[in-house]
Amino acid sequence: ASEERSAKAERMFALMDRFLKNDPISLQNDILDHVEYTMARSRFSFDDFEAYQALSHSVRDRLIERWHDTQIYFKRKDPKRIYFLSLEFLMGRSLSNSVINLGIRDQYAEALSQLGFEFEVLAEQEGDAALGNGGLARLSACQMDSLATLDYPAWGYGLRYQYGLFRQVIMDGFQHEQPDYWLNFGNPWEIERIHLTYPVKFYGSVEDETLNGEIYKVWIPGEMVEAVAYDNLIPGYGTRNTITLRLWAAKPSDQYDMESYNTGDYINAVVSRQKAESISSVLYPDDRSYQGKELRLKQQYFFVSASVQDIIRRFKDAHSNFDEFPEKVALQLNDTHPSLAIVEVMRILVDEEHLDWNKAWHIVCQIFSFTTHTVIAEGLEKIPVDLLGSLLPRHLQIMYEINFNFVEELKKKIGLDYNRLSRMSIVEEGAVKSIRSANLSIVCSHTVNGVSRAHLELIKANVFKDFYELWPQKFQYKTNGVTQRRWIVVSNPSLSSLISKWLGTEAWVRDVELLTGLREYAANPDLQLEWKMVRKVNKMRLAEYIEAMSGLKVSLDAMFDVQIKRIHEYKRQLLNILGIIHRYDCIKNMEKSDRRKVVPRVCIIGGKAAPGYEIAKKIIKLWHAVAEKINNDSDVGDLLKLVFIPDYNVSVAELVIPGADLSQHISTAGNEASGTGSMKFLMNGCLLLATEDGSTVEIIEEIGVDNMFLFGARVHDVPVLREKGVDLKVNLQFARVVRMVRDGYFGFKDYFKSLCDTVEVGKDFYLLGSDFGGYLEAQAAADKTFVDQEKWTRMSILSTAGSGRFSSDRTIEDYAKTWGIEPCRCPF
Ligand code: GLS
Repeated sequence: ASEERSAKAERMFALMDRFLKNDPISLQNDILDHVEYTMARSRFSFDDFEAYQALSHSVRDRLIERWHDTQIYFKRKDPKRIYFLSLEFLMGRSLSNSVINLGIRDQYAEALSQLGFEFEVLAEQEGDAALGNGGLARLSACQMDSLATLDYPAWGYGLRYQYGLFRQVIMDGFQHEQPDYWLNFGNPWEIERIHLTYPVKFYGSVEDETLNGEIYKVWIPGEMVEAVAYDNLIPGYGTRNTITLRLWAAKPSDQYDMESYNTGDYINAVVSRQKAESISSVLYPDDRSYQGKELRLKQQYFFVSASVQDIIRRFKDAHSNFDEFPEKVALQLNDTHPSLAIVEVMRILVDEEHLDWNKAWHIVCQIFSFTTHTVIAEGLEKIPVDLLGSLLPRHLQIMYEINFNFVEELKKKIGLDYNRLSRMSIVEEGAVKSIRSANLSIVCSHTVNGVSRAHLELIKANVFKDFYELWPQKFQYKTNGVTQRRWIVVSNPSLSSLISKWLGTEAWVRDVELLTGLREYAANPDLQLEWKMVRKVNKMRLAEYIEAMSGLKVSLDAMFDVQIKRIHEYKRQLLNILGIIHRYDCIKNMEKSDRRKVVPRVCIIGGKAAPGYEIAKKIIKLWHAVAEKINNDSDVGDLLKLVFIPDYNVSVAELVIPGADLSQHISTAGNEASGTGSMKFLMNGCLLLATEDGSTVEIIEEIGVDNMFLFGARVHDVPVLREKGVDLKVNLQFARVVRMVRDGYFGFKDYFKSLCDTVEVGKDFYLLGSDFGGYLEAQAAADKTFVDQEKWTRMSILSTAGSGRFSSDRTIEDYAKTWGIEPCRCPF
């Protein structure tokens, strides 16, 4: 018997020692096994795409190992967990990021080269996971990377849209939208958990039920859908910790619509059952306006309900007393989109767990933290009460009760100031009675976060003034950040090596404050030379991309001037275009001999307009019309070239940002809550041309006003300037360029009329007219500096050196204090 036992123990040890090996031979074997057994291709004949897929599966195996270890460790330690709820995650590609975080990129590159493949070429095969619109969604992705790297016990929860953000196709200079069916070729980065499902209910009615003498509310649903978990594994850098981003997909439920089956209409019953899947089918492509649509509300509740059920199930696996819930659970609301989670927790605690209302409320008030990403009241979400009452009847009752209690308490504090009471109420009366999601989130959260210091000041003074006066201690800010792993190490490997060489360590990849060490070498000619070389190679890569995409050849000696972000009036891409028209006009009117003094520019723009946003679409068309004229003008030649990068997304950003000399962040002050693009450019040593808006205010503090090109009205000037308007007789330059567009100098006269109207005197809400002069001066200063390459390079090095504060690692450390969580590092 003892022999048998020791044989068994040996087998166990052998199994435990089964960790995948990372030497090039083992990696090759794994890749070939996946070619043969996962892809079902012959190992003697497979193409780049199949190689990419096999490679991804072999990386995924390694992720799974670490993920299991991490999850087992979390379970054993049972720390307080943070659950990050977001309707959008813009993950981009996973391959390069994963192998870098796993620390095995070079081993893979070697293994592949022996098989006759190039790692970089295979990485290009991957499509983007574009489950989000823009800054807010990419922020969530960066924060997941930091949560994993800093060993926090975290889960991300979101929706697995079948169609991500639309693909932008430009035809004759106009934007067209095409569906992004990103799952067409399979997705090796997710794990379908067919057994991990939760029912999600909709519609129906609420009834009373008596149990042990108590009356409880019971929701009898009219429709039921199943939420299936898809786990995406997020590896940390320099740690074994690998955390979960759990995205939910909708599937028909077995219990759904039993009635239709009973009526005998089998075919129609199956078809209508299939409609359940549409809940998670498509991402709403507008990042700033909320229209109170039923499908959107269904999406929000669907993902929130499944997530809350999952969180409570995990808690109950280890605990039986809900008093401990706040010690073990923190929930982060990424904007108001997941705010129904508050009501869902209340509903489950009261109706299903049968907790007393006050006790449940006490728990809810301790677990939620809310971050707002908006500056304007019009950007805040509202849910029509009629819609809510029909789709989620029980939730509406709970909201009314929360609101009733809140307003009663409020009256005790502020008296019967009805105007203020009605502004602060969760329920908005009016033509369309609505629920104000932001008010709900503020009332029920222990903390309300802004996304930059300037943003916090704005919300305190404007949108949330009443609440700030009531609960000043609730209001905080956590300045946004981006992960240096993706935005330097993955996207700019040569800069990354150069930084490590000069700092004498790679530790900055985890401890980004170390970048400040570059400051002392900023004027060092050797570093400057190497820095310039790296930048040149990146520009070359970008120039090749531009040529392949548009056929346009651009000069590497020109300044690459970039503005890439969603197209919005407040982001003022139109100011950029009008500035370019002015530059063109100057070149045309200048003596030929003077043209030699002009600093050549390649002006690059990219970004998507929401499909229904007419003015934004006209801005895209105007760019193309102006480009058509200028790029074909032989008087101008290489002095000025315009490039539009179509279908801007995360992987395009990874290519464009390292190749940019100058980048523009020129929103009207008071409109950009934070902005995160600027941080990525900064990390890559690109100089900023910017207004004092959002996080730029803090960037100035880190790198100094002399190391960037700043212009424009400040927040407190804006209302005055709006009132005053700009005198076009004084601002002749502005009047002239607008007139050129209006008069049809670039064609499409009628089409551009409404666009020109937006900047007419008295209507120029975003102050293009009053900021135009300052903008041209800042551009002139950039030209002047570019000629002095020593100075430019010094400023570039200082930009990277000062970017550390804008790492999402710092943001997450700030949040961790608010959430009350501690690192939990898997020791294996
Ligand atoms: C946004 C803001 O507009 C950005 O300024 C901000 O950087 C981002 C992340 O906090 O959130 N809000 C939004 O709805 N979309 C955004 O990109």
